[in-house]
Amino acid sequence: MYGNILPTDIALAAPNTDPVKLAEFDARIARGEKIEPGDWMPDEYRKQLIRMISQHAHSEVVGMLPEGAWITRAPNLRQKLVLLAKVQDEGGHGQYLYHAAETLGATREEMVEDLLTGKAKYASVFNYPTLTWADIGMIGWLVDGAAIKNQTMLAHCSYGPYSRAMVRICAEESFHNKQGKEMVYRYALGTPKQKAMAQDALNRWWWPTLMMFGPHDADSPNTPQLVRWGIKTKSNDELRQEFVDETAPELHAVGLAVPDPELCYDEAAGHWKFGEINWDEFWRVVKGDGPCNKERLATRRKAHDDGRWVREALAAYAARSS
Ligand code: BYC
Repeated sequence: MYGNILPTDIALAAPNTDPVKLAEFDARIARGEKIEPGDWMPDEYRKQLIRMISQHAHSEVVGMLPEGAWITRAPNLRQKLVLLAKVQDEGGHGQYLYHAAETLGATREEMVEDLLTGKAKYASVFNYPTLTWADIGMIGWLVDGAAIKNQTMLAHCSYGPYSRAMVRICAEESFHNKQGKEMVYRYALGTPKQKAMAQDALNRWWWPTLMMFGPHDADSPNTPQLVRWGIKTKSNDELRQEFVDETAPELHAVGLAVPDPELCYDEAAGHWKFGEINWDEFWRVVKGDGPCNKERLATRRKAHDDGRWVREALAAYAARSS
């Protein structure tokens, strides 16, 4: 779909410091128009999108690992098939997103290199271990649920390829979310041992899920520019609050306790109040010192090395066919 637009064509587009063009661009954003590959855009808009979309792609690909670890240990064939399909979907999401970033001039090689050398960020939540089978359900409910909140917003973003990728990804994520809820319901309403497993998974995944939405708005350096250009239409704190408002009562309804002593419903505000996130832990994990950061990158590096012969064969085939 983007094959006829080369990164060099984009880089050579008209100078992007022109105040008249900038005013026209701002007016397009204000009218709610989509910006498409090859359209004039400010450097900062392109840079922000490459940063965010490539991080998002890496998150999908690294996000395959915590759940992928359970494919060989699924309790029955049906569960194995469901989990295989879900993990495969996440790999596909990574593909759509790398393609979307490529339309802005980023190359796949640079993006992958940045991931493998630890330069690029990806969602902190995927640096936590999956210790029991109940974690698979809890990830579907909480992590996919949080991702849907954020991505439903991004489906309205101003950059056409990113917004269209989000529409498709959200449709698939909503299946993942339903599958996760189905699993957790079954365990939460099952035997005491099953319920304890579901509660333990909730205890471990609740806070890392809230961290997915990013720092508080006041500590989020990128939000003002992203909002100005219609990339984000809601802030980190707004989306986190929406997620807690929807999810906390659903968890209570199946008899699970949210691991936050400060969680309570504020009648006047019409929102659930919740305790403070451990931001020291968040930044430690983001900076590479989480429980599984090293393991995740080592696994990705091995997969990349193991796939070298496929890339070389494709390159040789392309060279021979041209
Ligand atoms: N983890 O200024 P801020 C999935 C970084 S996967 C790590 O607020 P922004 C799934 C942030 O990058 C879907 N880093 O940033 C897959 C920034 O650093 P840089 C994952 C984080 O961009 C498999 C700095 O902190 N979803 O669904 O305005 C299985 C300051 O933050 C995090 C996406 O990727 C974090 N949690 O807002 C199951 C959504 N939070 O780059 C499920 C796309 C912040 O300035 N991304 N940082 O060095 C976004 O919506 C936004 O980038 C964020 C952050 C809300 C994450």
